[in-house]
Amino acid sequence: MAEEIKRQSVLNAPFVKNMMNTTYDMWKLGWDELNGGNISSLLTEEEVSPYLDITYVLRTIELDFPVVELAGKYFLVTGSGKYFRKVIENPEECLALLRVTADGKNVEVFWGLSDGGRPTSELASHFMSHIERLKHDPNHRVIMHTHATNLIAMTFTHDLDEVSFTRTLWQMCTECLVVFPEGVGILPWMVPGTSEIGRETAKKMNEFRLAVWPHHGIFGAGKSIDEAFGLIETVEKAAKVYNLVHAHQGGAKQVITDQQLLDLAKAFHVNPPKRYFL
Ligand code: 2HA
Ligand code: ZN
Repeated sequence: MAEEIKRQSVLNAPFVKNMMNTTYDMWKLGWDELNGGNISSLLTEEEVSPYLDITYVLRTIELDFPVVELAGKYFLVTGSGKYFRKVIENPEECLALLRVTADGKNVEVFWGLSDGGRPTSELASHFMSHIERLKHDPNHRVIMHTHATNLIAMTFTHDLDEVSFTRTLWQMCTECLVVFPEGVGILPWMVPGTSEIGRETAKKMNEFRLAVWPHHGIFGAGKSIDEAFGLIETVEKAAKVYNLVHAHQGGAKQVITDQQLLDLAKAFHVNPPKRYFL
C-alpha cells in the first residue's frame, strides 16, 4: 500500500500567509476598495507540493488568451470579484492556486475559489506581464495591480508623458530614482479586464517594472510580493507629495535638480536612461 503523504495545511504556507497579510495591508491603505486590485505570484512545484497534492486537480478553467510560455507554471492568484478586505478572513474563497496546462489554454485549480469563482478579471495583464518580466529577470515572481489613490489623482493633474511623469516622481522624493531608475510606463486609458489591455501592459513591462493605467491604478512587478508592493508604495508616496505640493498655492518653490538626480544615480550605481534628463 502506498505510504500516505502527510501534508501541511496550505493555510500555513508562507506564500498564502504573505498574500493574506498584503491584501489586508493594501485595503487598509485605501487602495483596494470593493473588489479593486489583484495579485499573482509565481510558485515552484517544490514550494507547492509540501502543501497540496499536485496530481489532484479540482477543476479546469479555460483561458481566452493562450499563454504557452507559462505552461506548467504554478501561480497563487486573487479571485475575480473578491475583496482584498476579505482575503484574510476567507482565503480559500478569495484566492486560487493554479497551474497553466501544457498547451497554455487552460488553468488547473488545486486549491481555492471554493465558491466556484474565477481567477482575477485581469489575468491576461498578469500572465502576459509575467511572460515579459521573466525574459528580463529569471527571478521575477509577482505582478500586482492596485488603485493607489494619489497616483490616480496625479493622472488627472499631470501630463501623461512617460518622461515628464517619471521626472516629476523622481523630483518628489530623493530615493525614487534609486528605487525605479528605469522610470514608469504609462498606457493610454483603456477598458480594463481585456486581452488588449493585457498586451499593452505587457509591452510596457518590457522596459519598466511599473505601468500606470491613467484614472485607474498601477501595475507593479517584482521578485517577491514585498518588492512589487514596495515599488508601488514608493510611487504612491511620491504622487502623494506631488499632490500635497500642488494643492499648495504657488506649487513647488524648488525641486530635486537634474544634477542632483545624476549625483544620486552615480552614488547608488543605477543607470537611468539619458532621455529623462533635459
Ligand atoms: O479586480 O481592479 O482592474 C478589479 C480590478 C480591475
Ligand atoms: Zn483595477
